[in-house]
Amino acid sequence: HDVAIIKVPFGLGGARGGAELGPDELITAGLKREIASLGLNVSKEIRVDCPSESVAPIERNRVKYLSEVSQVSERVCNEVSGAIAGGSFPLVLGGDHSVAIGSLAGLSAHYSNLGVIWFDAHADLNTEERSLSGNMHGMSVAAALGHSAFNLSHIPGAGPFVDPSNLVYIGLRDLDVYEKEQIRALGIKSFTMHDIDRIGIQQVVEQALAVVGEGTDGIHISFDMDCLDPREAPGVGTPVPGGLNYREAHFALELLASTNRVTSMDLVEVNPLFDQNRHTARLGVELIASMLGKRIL
Ligand code: DIR
Ligand code: MN
Ligand code: MN
Ligand code: MN
Repeated sequence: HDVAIIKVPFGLGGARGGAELGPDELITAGLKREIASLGLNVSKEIRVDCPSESVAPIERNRVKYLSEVSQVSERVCNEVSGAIAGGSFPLVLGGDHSVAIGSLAGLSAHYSNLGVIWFDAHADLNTEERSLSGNMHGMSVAAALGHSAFNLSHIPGAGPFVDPSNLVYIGLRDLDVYEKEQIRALGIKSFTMHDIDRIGIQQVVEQALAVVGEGTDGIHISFDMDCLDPREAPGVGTPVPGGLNYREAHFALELLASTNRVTSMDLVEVNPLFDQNRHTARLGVELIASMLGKRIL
């Protein structure tokens, strides 16, 4: 099928600047060439207009850049929704992980029971009340679950977009106390790095699919590059040691691609300011290719 590339050069939801440079970096690293070599067509390439530090009034609230995130979410929501309406696979390029709020909002207009696999070192489950950092990239899942006061209720059709029973985490290793409580309270299926060590990435993905594949009408992959070990992906805003290695990440996405059930993807948090020789962006391109069906043989 066709791929709609939705570039979201937004970094104000992150802990430090640079993620806004991610989409261009992924394009420069050869994303379109890679997609073409898979025999896929890029139906459209959209650049979402995003506020940047220099033009936005700086808010000194506990929650940083709420109105900017809200604006970007609404735009991403519309583009993702439009891509699906046009029959394309939405590929959202972040940007920090707050851009996923808009993706999930846009998807919710088309899927009544969306499955989500969240690859991340972090759970992104904080609310405005409970966040220790005030950074909205750490709140995207809470917003999608409807736990946050920031819930895009002004966007028609967008409410809580995801049911916690249709959500799975892979790669967790850095959680705030409140996030751990929430994962337990909501019963969110979580495959931490400990689980990957114990049962292997193949079992993890198969068990994850059993959760998000059952009774769902679409599967969204939200892929935070910091799920990878910083040795593989140094160019991220909040690196955490002990992450997925190169083949684990590829293999997970290859397995998911082989189900032909994945309907959309975000790839976020590529931060060129902390990268080395465009390594993380190139890896991001390769991982997208695996998700879109690239095979070794
Ligand atoms: C932390 C870090 N839990 C926060 N989250 C990050 O700021 O809420 N998410 N880095 O990607
Ligand atoms: Mn994240
Ligand atoms: Mn993360
Ligand atoms: Mn993040």
